[in-house]
Amino acid sequence: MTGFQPTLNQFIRARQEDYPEAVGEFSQVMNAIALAGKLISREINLAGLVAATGYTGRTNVQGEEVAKLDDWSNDLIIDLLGETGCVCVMCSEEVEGAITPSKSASAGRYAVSFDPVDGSSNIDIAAPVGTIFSIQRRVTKSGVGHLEDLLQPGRNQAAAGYILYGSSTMFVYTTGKGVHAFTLDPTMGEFHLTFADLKFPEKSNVYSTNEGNAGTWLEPDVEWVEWLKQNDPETGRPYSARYIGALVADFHRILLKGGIFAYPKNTVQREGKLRLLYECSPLAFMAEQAGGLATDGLKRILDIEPTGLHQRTPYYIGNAREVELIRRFHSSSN
Ligand code: P6P
Repeated sequence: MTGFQPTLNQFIRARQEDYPEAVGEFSQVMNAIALAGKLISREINLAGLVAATGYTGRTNVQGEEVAKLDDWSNDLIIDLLGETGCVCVMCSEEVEGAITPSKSASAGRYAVSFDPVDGSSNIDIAAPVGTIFSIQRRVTKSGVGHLEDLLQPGRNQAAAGYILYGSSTMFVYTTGKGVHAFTLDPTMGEFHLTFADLKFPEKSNVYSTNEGNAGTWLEPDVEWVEWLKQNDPETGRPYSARYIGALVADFHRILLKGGIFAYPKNTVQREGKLRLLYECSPLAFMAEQAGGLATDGLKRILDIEPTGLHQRTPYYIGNAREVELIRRFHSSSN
C-alpha cells in the first residue's frame, strides 16, 4: 500500500455509479471547481508578493468593496465552468444577473451558484477565506439556462461544498451521500482525502456570531446569547466565543469541533446579511448531511423557495441541538 489517500478525482470517479445520469458531466464540473481552488489557493498564498492584495475601488451588487482577488477568482471560475460545456447558467456573488457560460451552454445539465472568495477582507491580514459553491440540476429542458434553473430550493441541490484557504487548503463537499474533506498537497497539486463522511461532534459549547451587532438584534437573539454566557457548568455554560469573520472558516471549525454559527437579522439588516443561494443553502446541505441543522431561526434553510439571486436570510447553522435551542427562543417570541 502506498499510504496515499485517494485523490478527489479518484474519489468522485469511484462514486460515479451513484449518479448514472451524470455520464461524467458531474465529475467535469467538480474538477473545474477543484482546479479553480488550486489556482486561487496559489494566488492567495502569494497575494502580498503578486500585488493581489487590496481593492479594485469598485463596489459589487452587494454594495461591498471588491477585492482584486474577488475579481480575479470570479473570472477564473466563470471561465473554468464555462469551458466544461456542462453548465447551462451560473450565479456569482460578484455579478448582478445570471451568467451565460461561454461554451455550448445549451448542453449543460447543471446550474452553478458560487461565492468566489467569501470573506475576502481577510486576505490582506493573511486570515482564512473560502470559495463556496452550489450545484443544481437544470429544470429547463434545453437551451441556455435561465433564472429558474438557479432559483431552486436548497433541498434540490445535486452537490454543494467549499474550498477553505487556511493553514491548509481544503476541499469539502457533499452530493447527499455524506460530507467528505480533502487536503491540498501543493507540491503535487492534488487534493487527497482527509475525512470521509464527516459528522458534527456531540460536544458543542462554542458559539460564533458578530456580537457587535447585538445592539440591533431582536429580543430572541439577545436572550439566546445571554443564556449561552450564563455560568452553569452542568449545561456546559458559559460557551466560548470564536469568530473569524469568514463564513467558510467559521463553519469549518464548527463542522470539526461542534458549535453554532449565527448571523441574525437586525433592525439594520432586516433580512440578515448572508446570501441564500451561494452561502446559506450550500452549507445548510452539508450541515444536514453531517447530522446538523440550518434554519432562518424557525424554517429549514433548504426549504426556502428563492425569489432572487442575491436574496439574504437570517442564518443559524451547526449542531442540531444548538439550532433547535435557537428555534425555541424564536418560537416563544412569536
Ligand atoms: P460581519 C464575509 O463578508 C461574510 O459574507 C461572511 O463570510 C462572514 O460570515 C460575514 O460576512 C461577516 O460579516 O458583519 O461580521 O463582518
